[in-house]
Amino acid sequence: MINNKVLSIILGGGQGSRLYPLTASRSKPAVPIAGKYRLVDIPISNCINSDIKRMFVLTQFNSASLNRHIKNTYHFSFFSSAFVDVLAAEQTPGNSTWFQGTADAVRQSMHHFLSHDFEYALILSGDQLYQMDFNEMIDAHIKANAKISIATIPVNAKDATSFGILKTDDKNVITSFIEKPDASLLPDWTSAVSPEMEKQGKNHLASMGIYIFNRDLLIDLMKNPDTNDFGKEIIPQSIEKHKTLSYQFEGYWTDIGNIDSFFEANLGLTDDIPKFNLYDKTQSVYTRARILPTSKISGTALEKTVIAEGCLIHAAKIEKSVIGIRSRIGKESTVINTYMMGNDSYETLEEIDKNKIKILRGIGERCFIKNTIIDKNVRIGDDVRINGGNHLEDTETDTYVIKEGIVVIKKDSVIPNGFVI
Ligand code: ADQ
Ligand code: ADP
Repeated sequence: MINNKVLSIILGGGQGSRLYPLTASRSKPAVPIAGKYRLVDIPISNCINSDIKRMFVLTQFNSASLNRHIKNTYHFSFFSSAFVDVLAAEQTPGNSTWFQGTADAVRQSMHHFLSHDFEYALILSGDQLYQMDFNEMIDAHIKANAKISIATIPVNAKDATSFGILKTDDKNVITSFIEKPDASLLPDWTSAVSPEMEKQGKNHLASMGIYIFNRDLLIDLMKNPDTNDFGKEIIPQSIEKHKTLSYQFEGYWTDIGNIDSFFEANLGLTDDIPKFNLYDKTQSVYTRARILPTSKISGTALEKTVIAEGCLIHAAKIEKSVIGIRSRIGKESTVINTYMMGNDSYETLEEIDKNKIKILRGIGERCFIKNTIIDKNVRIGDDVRINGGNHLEDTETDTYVIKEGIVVIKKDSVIPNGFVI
């Protein structure tokens, strides 16, 4: 089986500053998405669904929640060679620095990979939402006798400046590549795309940051200590020397590397027909089985809302929102356009009865919450009004950050009764 020849390397994130404050106390792969998953579950699930079961997750710092999540989620049979290992940037006698970029992260971890038998390294980004069968890409790579393959997707001119853009010959071999081109260069960087993509104005071919490298070539390329990044250095320098195939994908794919795109991707799950399909049993997304009770909802008008397990909800109205595990929302509250991540545990009845806790975890009574991301274990009191939107300026306080109109309440924060944002 070909997948036995593939080793998957998931790039779990640099400093994660674009997702701050969600990455303030956890590494990027551990950021909770869609009410019950973590970012890293997406590439891992794509690998498992493609029968690729040897995975390394490279991360800049080792967070307890990432290790716990991986350890508690991905159990493979004792007799299987499958594993998911987290490799954090480590100081060794020969190297005292953190990963300097994506290629440097791979370079510094090469000794871990090389102790495994593999012919193809599949390098994946850790902050993208998509469902893809990697086998088709690997087959295309082998058939074309390529040394490198890059998954590519048509994008419009507005998005093209944030990606690696490329051109191919008629056999899909990449002939030129430019990382994040200036808008003025784009007219020279169009490609022939399908009529459907043409209609949507997506006539630039972008790298999805998903690569296959033949083992020997990767070893060679990693010997050059001056190249720290795949998009900026390795790929542009390789295409003329090594046959590099473009594997074109036209399904749903989105980069969720910043607060705005992260928010949109989560709320997108509330669409009538979400572009990212969590209900497709052939492309399941795996996560930790927590054995939580069902959610209990009382007196709430629900509109386009996704609710995870174990919630206790008395709100008046919830609209276009994703409500995460163990969330609690009090009476007469309204929640609109909001991603609430949920709680790590419940407060005991004894704690609540004895009034030891002044403000419970979750949202209190008579609150109005809109355009907000609420990180885990937040305590929002009664009569709180958080009205996110473009009228708000970017700012940061002890308990929240506002980025592009989206209010992000920091993990474990307490928002007092009557507070207004
Ligand atoms: P970017 O996404 O801008 O472009 P980058 O920020 O390097 O590239 O991130 C790629 C992936 O690697 C992300 O998942 C990121 O979290 C992770 N990563 C970054 N630095 C890392 C580090 N030091 N250690 C571990 N992981 C790290 C890239 C390509 C473009 C392509 C887009 C598609 O360079 O050509 O178009 O991806 O999203
Ligand atoms: P979830 O995936 O449900 O969000 P986490 O892995 O973040 O859960 O754990 C939830 C909480 O439970 C953590 O914040 C931590 O306090 C506690 N916890 C879970 N597992 C352990 C463990 N093995 N050791 C210590 N605390 C743990």
